[in-house]
Amino acid sequence: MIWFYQYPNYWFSVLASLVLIIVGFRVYRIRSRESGLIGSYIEGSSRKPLRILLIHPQHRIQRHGTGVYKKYLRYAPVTMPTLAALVPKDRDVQIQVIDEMVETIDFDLEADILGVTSITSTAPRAYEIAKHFKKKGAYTVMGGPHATLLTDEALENVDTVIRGYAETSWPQFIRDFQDQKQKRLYEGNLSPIRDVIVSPDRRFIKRSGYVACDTVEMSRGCSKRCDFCVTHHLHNAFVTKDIKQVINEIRSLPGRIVTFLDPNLIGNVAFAKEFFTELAKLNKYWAGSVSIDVLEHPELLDLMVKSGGRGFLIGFESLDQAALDSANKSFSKVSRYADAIATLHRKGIMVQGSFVFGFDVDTRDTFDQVLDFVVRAKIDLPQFTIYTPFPGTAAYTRLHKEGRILTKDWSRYNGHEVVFQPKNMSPQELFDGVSRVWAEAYSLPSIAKRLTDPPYLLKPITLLSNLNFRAFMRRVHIEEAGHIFRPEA
Ligand code: B12
Ligand code: SF4
Repeated sequence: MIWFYQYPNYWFSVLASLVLIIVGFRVYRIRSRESGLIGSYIEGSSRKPLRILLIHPQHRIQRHGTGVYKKYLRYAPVTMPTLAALVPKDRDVQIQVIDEMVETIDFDLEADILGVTSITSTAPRAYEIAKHFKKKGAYTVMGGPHATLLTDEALENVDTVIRGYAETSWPQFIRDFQDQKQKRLYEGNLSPIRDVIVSPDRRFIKRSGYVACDTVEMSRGCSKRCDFCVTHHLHNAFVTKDIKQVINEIRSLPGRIVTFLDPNLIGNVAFAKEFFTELAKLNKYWAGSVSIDVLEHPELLDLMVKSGGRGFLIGFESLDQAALDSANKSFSKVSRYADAIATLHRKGIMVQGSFVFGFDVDTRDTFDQVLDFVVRAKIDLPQFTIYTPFPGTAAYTRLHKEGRILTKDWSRYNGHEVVFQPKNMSPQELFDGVSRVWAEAYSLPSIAKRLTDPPYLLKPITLLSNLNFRAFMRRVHIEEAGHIFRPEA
């Protein structure tokens, strides 16, 4: 081997290769910039690649530039980066991803296929975007929660709908499209698909736009069946991903703080134990959603803390057990809430607790009861939403039958507006009550009282998050108040 290193041509070839790599890289960068394909990539060598434009539309209040959401409330979505990763690798394609939460849509873009995702509140915006690009000649495809729940409506607005998980149907659609035999509807997968779940293509996440850039999912769906929730209507099974795949994905993330997007990290306790044991080896910190029954699994809870768990988002929803029972959420025991919060605090976990107002048992007194509880129990980051019967859920069917649905303007189904007739108060009283709870829970004296429990090391972050939520609350309930839906009833 030694003779090879002494050979003068060896050093020449090393130098030449280095120069070639540097020049090649620079040309690639310049070409990408000139063609406006920032955050995009070209595969294959065909002269006319298939142009796929993937847009994540946002509701007015979340929209870049005009909305009231600021950077600190932005989590990087993985939906479009996942679809980008699923595009068949043997095709010549050019992909561009736009998340309207962090960038303005360039309506002059040209595309062969436009893909839009949508939840209920963004459906009107998704249709508007699809209409525009269809006029310009794009073939329009829609997927995600709204198209899965209200497929017929979506089909009236786009060329093709892909229901449920798109891991197999989206690549199939692209192949069919290129063979000009695409269908109007692809059923997708509503049940387990563990083996085909890919990691999102993170080149499409514009990191500078988000406060939480390193977003990951270790499972899909939820094992519970709360009646107001959409998750189990979308996907009828709880699916865990391959542990090795997720751990490798997390290991490759540049940041030390990971945000899990899973609806419930403890849907499968045995799997969760195995997963967090592996995660503990990576030296990361993380936050994610967990159902309150995590307290019934002390061994798992300790593993979660050991693996870097520092923030739990918990849906407490109500302080009335009857409300929880009626919503099929009896696993949530109101009598244990205060103890649960104190235990989590002692273990070094910050609690973001979410409450919903507008259950049939709620009265005008409910607002003060919840307010008093969140301050007394010292919930680090309380969050309040208005009961929203999303179309496609049992809650919507019931309220519709009772003639209590006040509007079908889906943009109002955003958790901040009243879209149904509450039982024991007027829509306006419900809205005003929730506004007052936000204002009082985030008054400076309330913040001070809530932040006197451990974990003390996390207090600077908790304080900053509180000030951010305070600003958010003021913007939604004051600046946005003029846009709020006011039914006649
Ligand atoms: C993580 C999450 C969040 C995060 C991050 C959101 C974000 N910007 O990505 C946070 C906490 C910020 C959030 C906020 C909100 N969320 Co959210 N969220 C979720 C959650 C738990 C997971 C979503 C996810 O990323 N999944 C992983 C990706 C890969 O899956 P996916 O998006 O479903 O995509 C797959 C398929 O659906 C399909 N697909 C999706 N789109 C498309 C498009 C095309 C063209 C194709 C072919 C396929 C396709 O392909 C993908 C691969 O299989 C879901 C619950 C759920 N089970 O989906 C709720 C959920 C989507 N959220 C919901 C709600 C209500 C909200 C809020 C309005 C809450 C509030 N009141 O503020 C806000 C709105 C935010 C906004 N407009 O962006 C509801 C939506 C209900 C509805 N019908 O509208 C859900 C379903 C939860 C629930 N309550 O049931 N959310
Ligand atoms: S536990 Fe949470 S995600 Fe699961 S069904 Fe209930 S509300 Fe939905």
